[in-house]
Amino acid sequence: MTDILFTPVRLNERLTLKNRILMAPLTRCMADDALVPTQLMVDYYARRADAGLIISEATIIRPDGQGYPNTPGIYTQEQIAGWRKVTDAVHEKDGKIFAQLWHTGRVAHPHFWGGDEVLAPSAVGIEGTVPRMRELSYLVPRAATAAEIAQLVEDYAKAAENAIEAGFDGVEIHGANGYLIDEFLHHDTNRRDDEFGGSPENMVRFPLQVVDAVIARIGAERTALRISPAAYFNISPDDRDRAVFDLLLTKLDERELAYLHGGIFDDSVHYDYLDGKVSEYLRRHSRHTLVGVGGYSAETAAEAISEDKFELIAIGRPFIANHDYVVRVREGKETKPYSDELLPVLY
Ligand code: FNR
Ligand code: 8K6
Repeated sequence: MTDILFTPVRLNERLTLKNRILMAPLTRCMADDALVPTQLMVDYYARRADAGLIISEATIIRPDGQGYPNTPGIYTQEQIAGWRKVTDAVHEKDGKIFAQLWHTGRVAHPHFWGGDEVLAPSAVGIEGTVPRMRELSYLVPRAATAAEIAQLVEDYAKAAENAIEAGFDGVEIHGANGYLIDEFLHHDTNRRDDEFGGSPENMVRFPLQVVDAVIARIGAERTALRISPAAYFNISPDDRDRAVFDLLLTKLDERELAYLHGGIFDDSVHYDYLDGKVSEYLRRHSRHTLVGVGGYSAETAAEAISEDKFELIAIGRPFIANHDYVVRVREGKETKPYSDELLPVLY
C-alpha cells in the first residue's frame, strides 16, 4: 500500500533518491555554543540515513540570522568541519543530505550574537518573546538598506558554497515560515517603497536574487527552495500576497531547481486566497518536482503521490519520534507517536 514511496526518483543528472521519503527540516537546538554540530547530531542524522533525502535543521548563514538558542551555523571553519562529520556519517550509510540555509530576519535576536539591532525588509516587529528564552522580547527591526540586501544575497551564496565544502549533496533555501526571505514576500512584513517592495515584481526580487546567486555558485541540480504561500506562522495573511506568490512561481518556472517544497504544518487546511491547500496551489502554479508536507502519514502520503499531487513527501514529527521511520513503514510496523513534551529527549 505504501510501495510507491519506495520507488527511486531521479531529480536531475546529479541526484537520484533511493525512495520518496524526505526527512523534513527540523530545528532541534542541539549545536554547541559556537553553533558547531555535535556528536549527538552526527548520530541523530546517521540513524535516519534511510530517508531518500535528509534536509538538515535550519542552519544560519551568518551570526545575525540567529533567532533560537544553539541552532547550527555554516559560516565558520569549525562549523563546516562539524557538518563534515555529519555528512560523512550519512554518506557512509548510503544516505543523502541537503543543508537548509536560514536567516530568521525579524525573528532574530541580538542576544545571540551580541549586537544591538535586527535587519528585516521593513521596521515592523513581532509581538512576543524568543521560545525557550522567555525573558527575551523581540525587537522592532531596522529596514535593510540596498547595500545590506546585496550583502545578504552574497552571504546566502557563500553559505551554499560552504555547505558543498562540508559535504552536503545540495542546499534547500529556507524561504518559508515567516523568516527573512518569506518576510519580503508578504505585505504584512514588506512595506518597502524601493525596488524590493510595493509590487509583486519588487517583492519577489530579493528571493529570486538569492536563488540565482546560490544556483550560480553551486548549480541548479543542487539548489532547492522551501516557501510558504500561506502566511501561517509569525506573519499575518493579506489577500494581496497571492499575486506575489503567483509571480514568484512563474519566475521560478524559468529556472531549474532540484525541487520545490511547501512550508506548512498541516496540509489539510484550505486557504481561500490560494483556492485550496498549499500543495494544491503549488501544483497548479509550478512545473517543479514538488515535496508535500504537513500532517501526512505514510499511507496518506502514498495515496497523494499515487494521485500525482506531489512527487516526494517530507516527514517531520514522526521522523523525530522514530529514527527508524523508513524501516517501520517498509515493514508495515506501527510508528511511535510524537509529542512536544518528548522533544527534548528524542534523538
Ligand atoms: C519544524 N519545521 C521546520 N521547518 C523548516 O523549514 N525548518 C526548520 O528548521 C523547522 N524546524 C521545526 C522544528 C520542529 C520541532 C517542528 C515540529 C517543525 C517544520 C517541519 O519541517 C514540517 O513542515 C512540519 O513539522 C510539518 O510536518 P509533519 O511534522 O506534520 O510531518
Ligand atoms: C526553539 C525551537 C524553534 C523551532 C522553530 C520552528 C518550529 C517550531 C515548531 C512548533 C510548532 C508551531 C506550530 C505553528 C503552526 C501554526 C498554525 C496556525
